[in-house]
Amino acid sequence: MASNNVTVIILGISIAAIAISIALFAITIPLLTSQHESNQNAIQQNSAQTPYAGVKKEFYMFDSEIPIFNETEMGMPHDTFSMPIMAVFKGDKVVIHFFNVEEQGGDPHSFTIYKPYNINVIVHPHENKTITFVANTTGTFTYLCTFHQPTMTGQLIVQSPP
Ligand SMILES: [Cu+2]
Repeated sequence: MASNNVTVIILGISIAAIAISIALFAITIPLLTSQHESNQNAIQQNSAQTPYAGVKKEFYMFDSEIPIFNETEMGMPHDTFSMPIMAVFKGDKVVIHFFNVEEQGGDPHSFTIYKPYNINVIVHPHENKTITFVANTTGTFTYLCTFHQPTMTGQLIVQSPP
């Protein structure tokens, strides 16, 4: 009789343990599932992000010169752009305020980019002009002054948006 009682007790404990295990499992499954679903939602939201709309990027550009520079001796002009690099993202609206700060009677300067932007704007001493375009092609593009080569150049860098 005594051993039967022990068997019943052990059996009871085992059944209780199994029941508790099932209960815990049943509670855990929905938690795991909802975690998985919220991860899925986050991934879907990321991939549904709106594309980069572009912003206005404004630059102030001046003609400049290399100090203490003998043009005859060096065989090239002393003229440069005040900004040798302009970096923007594809889709940005680029606005360049280009100033010729030469004295009266000084040289003209141009802001020129060949393909694909096809820009050629000339400013005379004491003049300024505003150049506006959308940076719709990625890459590195040389801008130059057609009057002062090879020194008066720069690089427009158009990168893919982050
Ligand atoms: Cu120039």
